[in-house]
Amino acid sequence: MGKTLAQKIIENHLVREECSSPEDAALRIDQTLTQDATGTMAYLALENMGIDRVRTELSVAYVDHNTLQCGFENPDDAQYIRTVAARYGIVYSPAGNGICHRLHLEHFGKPGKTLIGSDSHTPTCGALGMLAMGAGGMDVAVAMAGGAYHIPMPKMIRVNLSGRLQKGVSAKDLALELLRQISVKGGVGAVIEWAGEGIAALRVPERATICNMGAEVGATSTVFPSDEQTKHFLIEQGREEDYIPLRSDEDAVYDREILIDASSLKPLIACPHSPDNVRTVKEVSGTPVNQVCIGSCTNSSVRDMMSAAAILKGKRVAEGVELSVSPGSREVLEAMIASGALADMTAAGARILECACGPCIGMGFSPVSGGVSLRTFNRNFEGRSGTRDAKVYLCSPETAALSAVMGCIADPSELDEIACAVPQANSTMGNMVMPKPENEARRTEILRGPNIKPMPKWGRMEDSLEACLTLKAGDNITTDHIMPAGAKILPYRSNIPRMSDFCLTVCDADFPTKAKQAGQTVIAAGENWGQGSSREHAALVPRYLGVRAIVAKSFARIHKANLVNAGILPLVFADPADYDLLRQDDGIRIDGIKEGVQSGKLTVTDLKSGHAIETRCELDARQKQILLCGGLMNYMEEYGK
Ligand code: MIC
Ligand code: SF4
Repeated sequence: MGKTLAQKIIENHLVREECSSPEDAALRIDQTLTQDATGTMAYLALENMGIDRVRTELSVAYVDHNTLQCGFENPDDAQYIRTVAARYGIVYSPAGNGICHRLHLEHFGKPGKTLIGSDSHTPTCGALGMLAMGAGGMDVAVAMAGGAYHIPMPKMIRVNLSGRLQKGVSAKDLALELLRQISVKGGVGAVIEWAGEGIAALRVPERATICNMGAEVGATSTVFPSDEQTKHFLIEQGREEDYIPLRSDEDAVYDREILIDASSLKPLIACPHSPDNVRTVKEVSGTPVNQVCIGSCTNSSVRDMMSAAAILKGKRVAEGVELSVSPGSREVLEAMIASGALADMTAAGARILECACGPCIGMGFSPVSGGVSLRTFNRNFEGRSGTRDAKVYLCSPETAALSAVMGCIADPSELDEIACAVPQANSTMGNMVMPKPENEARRTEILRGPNIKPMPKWGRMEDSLEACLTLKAGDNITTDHIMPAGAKILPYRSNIPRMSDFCLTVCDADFPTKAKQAGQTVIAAGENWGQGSSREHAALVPRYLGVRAIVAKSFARIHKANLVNAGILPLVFADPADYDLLRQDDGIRIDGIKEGVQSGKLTVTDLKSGHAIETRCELDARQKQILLCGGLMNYMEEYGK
């Protein structure tokens, strides 16, 4: 039987002796990336692993999220990451170079390799035919130390693309069409491969937009074959030697096939507050907008900027609308300067922001109260923009630029041809700091400012626990709900105690106080608990507040792994209808945990109503051990791998 592209990469990287069952894929990881908001925790974990130098082919530490430097916290974190990188042989990319995923695509991604990153949009590099996956920071640390990365053996989904994109329709619309068809949980447990005659016309940056938003359907990864487009991109980047052709076999078998006809696709838009709340732009056109943002790791390539600039050229942003532009990397910014696109944008009234995540993660540029913000980004969760009652829409750079000029949501397919020439990118390395020789590296002093607090430690898992059901939450609760980000909170990513004041406050403003009073907490949740960001803080901080178990209808992949790594029981209702039996504030008891974790069956008793609820604890053998040790750090101390 033929193999899919992802299956080939998996097979080449399988560490067979570490796979605890045919469903557990233990993968050798060639490359890792971290960003600063999750990187500090990852490197604190790495420091505990007793290695001298990273054991990957390449590890890169990017600074792109926490770049505002409103106080000592951001620079402290960056300094810590820079010195840790120098000590362990990691490439360091300081603030200003750009967003990790764009930079990794431009400078380091290679067909056929495996990459994990402490950021959920790591699959962006799947555009180059590599298996790139988001992971928790501790799992990235394990990979840097030479350990395998474990994923449940993924299902294979094939998106068969036919036809050609029409005027005013772009890769973002393809990503949104997939979200429209399969929702924010449609890709959970799967690698999505884009194939069919329609992909030949998609250039690598367009493919990257699609792979990037594969995170929004919950997929483990998204991949494109490595073909002539890949070769072309790598030649442009001065990295032709990294090219190898790679594709699925003709007779490869998929678990599911999805058809998309590019020719009939119209511009799409995700309406508040979920990326899968997709409508055609036409359906909502005329809605007044207050703000438009172009950028983020989804849509900040030279192609995206040129296309937006072509629409803005010779026009003015409508009165009362603010427009921000954040190029994805220095290379993109330089191409914009050289081509005159930047001048077209500033003349139209755009505010040019740093090459960083910026408004995507609520780092400034929050919309006005109740405002409508159109963003070329990938997430529009409630409150993520920094303004609780803002209405954020996600769309293509073309829809965004035209809407900025019109002052209301406008359909770019109604424009005459968009005169957009994409200049050749010129592969600027920026200020990338390459690893030092081993002896020199060993002499590096790791600098820790007062913002760097040690990783909290907990004991082993007890055999029974009594707790309060402090929160009963609904479906699709994101890690942005669990551990919000934004300019006020993100600077404390290296400070778990300080972060705990904000934990789950989007769901219940009093959650931190209630959890502290309860001492031990269990949370009940609906489907897809923990979707979105990979931030392991969404597990570590609840653990710090005494959260010991989450009983949910289902979990998102990365977050579930993070819960295990933090020593929190991820339990799934055997019968989803039992969710209705659990009541907020009731006492909860779970007995026989050690035996239950091994057998995968645990009973959760509501002490007030007396209901005994059956749950499943679906973990591979290694995860069971991690959980019983009380988390990954304890497991590493005990087993050392
Ligand atoms: C995001 O887009 O939500 C982030 C911020 O990049 C996160 C990582 C983080 O929370 O630090 C992600 O996507 O994993
Ligand atoms: Fe940064 Fe936004 Fe991309 Fe996350 S989604 S890496 S915050 S640009």
